[in-house]
Amino acid sequence: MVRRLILVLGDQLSPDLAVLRDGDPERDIVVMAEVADETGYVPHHPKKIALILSAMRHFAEDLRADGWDVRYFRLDEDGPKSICGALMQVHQDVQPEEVVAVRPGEFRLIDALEACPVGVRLVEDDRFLCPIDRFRDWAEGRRELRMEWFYREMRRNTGVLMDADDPAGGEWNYDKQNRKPAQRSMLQAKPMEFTPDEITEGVLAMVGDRFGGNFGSLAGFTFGVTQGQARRALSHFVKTQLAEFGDYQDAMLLDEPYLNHALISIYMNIGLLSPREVCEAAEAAYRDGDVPINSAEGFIRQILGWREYIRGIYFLKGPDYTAQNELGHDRDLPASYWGGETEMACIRAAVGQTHDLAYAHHIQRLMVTGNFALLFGADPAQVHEWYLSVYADAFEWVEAPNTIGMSQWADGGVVASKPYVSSANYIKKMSDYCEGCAYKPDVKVGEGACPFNLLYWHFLDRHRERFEGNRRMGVVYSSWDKMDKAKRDQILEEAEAFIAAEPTGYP
Ligand code: FAD
Ligand code: DLZ
Ligand code: SF4
Repeated sequence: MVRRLILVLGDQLSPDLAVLRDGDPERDIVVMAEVADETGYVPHHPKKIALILSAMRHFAEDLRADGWDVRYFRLDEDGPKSICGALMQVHQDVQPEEVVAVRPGEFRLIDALEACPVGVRLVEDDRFLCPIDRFRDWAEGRRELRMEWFYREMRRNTGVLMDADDPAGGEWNYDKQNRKPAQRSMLQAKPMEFTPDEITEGVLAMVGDRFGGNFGSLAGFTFGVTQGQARRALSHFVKTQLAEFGDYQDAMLLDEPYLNHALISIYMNIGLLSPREVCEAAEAAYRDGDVPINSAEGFIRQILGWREYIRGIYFLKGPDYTAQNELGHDRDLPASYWGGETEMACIRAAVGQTHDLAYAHHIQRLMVTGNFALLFGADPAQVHEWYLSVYADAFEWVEAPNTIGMSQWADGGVVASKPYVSSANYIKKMSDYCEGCAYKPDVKVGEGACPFNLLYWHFLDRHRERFEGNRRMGVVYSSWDKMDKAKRDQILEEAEAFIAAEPTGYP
């Protein structure tokens, strides 16, 4: 008699997943399924699909080695099309007493499991450092949900980077010391790469056949696909890249996609690394005197602060969050996001590496592609679908608040107190992209003017009513008003012409 069917999803590959912890290999059966509904709800980058399916197959092998009976459905065996379909098939075979799963990280799949005729008992995902209910309590009654206050509370609650009641080093946040511009001399390290084994090779061949038409290259797949590999990647990052993480976290350089970034979200988001162990590794390096406080704190803040906060926002705001469009933007996404030709060197660099690697670091996502989509007035739903498709670490709980909220200000300021928009100045300062560009970052209008310069003012002008009262934006409106009227008109005219001429949609 089978007691339980235990569902394990493609982003739940943690040996200590609540349902496995409470399970019994003698009486329970694990169900894992590669299904068309999950591989096709957006046109995922082929490397993202390969990462998830290969990691799923490796995880199933590990579970079997630990004595579990795993019913695994492979995409190339033309089995069920949905997760519910897979559960129904096994359910019919073995007639278990109950079916359990950890609550998925996307409302679409939660709804599908809740509607599944086998009756799935959902349990909370306790792999995060802040339970959803605790986030709700924190958010209750607050006028503004600012990450920084949440983060300090998380430091106190977890004791991470604390000396008794005080923050280690004396400050909560060392961002003032961070944000150095890019320098070629800083390039010594990059994330650890792994050679695909037989299982991964099999997945790569299948993904190439089935998803070769999706945006993104499958060539040069070097992601880790097991917990052991993910842990080696973490320790490599801590030893070789963390020390200068703080200094260079906002830097961007042509043909240097990683700089001091960890490439670690791909492992955390599918469960191969826990956020706690990642924070502990960074803290230990600081306590041992191997990395400075600005780097350790800056990195830990991203995980203990931002990652947990973003997840809290997703579940607090509910399923309608992804449809928000506070600024009423409705243009199709520029074709350059899908690899269409562009003369903008920064967009070419960020999209090009996204195509090749299914990766771009935070500042490329926020201040290059995100910034341009917002200034251009792209429909946030399309921007959301793009980010959810093209990055190997993209799952809706983490991608949506970053895109809809932080990047596109489509939630009306829940995540970001002011929109993340900038002219070419920022990209020029933080990268070397402008050096080889057809446009000129210092030209504000006329021949060679950088589109960021034109669109920046166009954005501020078209949303004046909404933003001029924002205390952090008043000064930019004053500079705009001080500009000669003829120049302002010319900027707006050229911005309109740029928008009208920019190719959009899938090329
Ligand atoms: P590093 O900079 O080396 O490490 C920092 C770690 O902190 C990351 O691994 C990540 O787990 C965490 N982190 C940092 N910032 C955030 C954040 N804002 N939200 C959540 N976690 C954060 N991150 C995702 O994991 N999945 C996404 O789909 C995703 N979509 C994004 C979309 C947009 C528009 C923006 C602006 C950001 C998005 N991010 C997303 C956040 C961030 O860009 C990535 O976490 C980061 O680039 C991952 O690379 P890394 O591991 O090398 O990061
Ligand atoms: C993203 C993804 C993909 C591409 N494929 C599968 C799959 O075949 N089987 C599976 O169980 N999970 C997959 N996933 C991850 C799910 O989409 C993910 O669990 C939900 O988006 C919730 O975060
Ligand atoms: Fe990007 Fe403008 Fe710099 Fe060109 S000049 S790289 S378009 S910011």
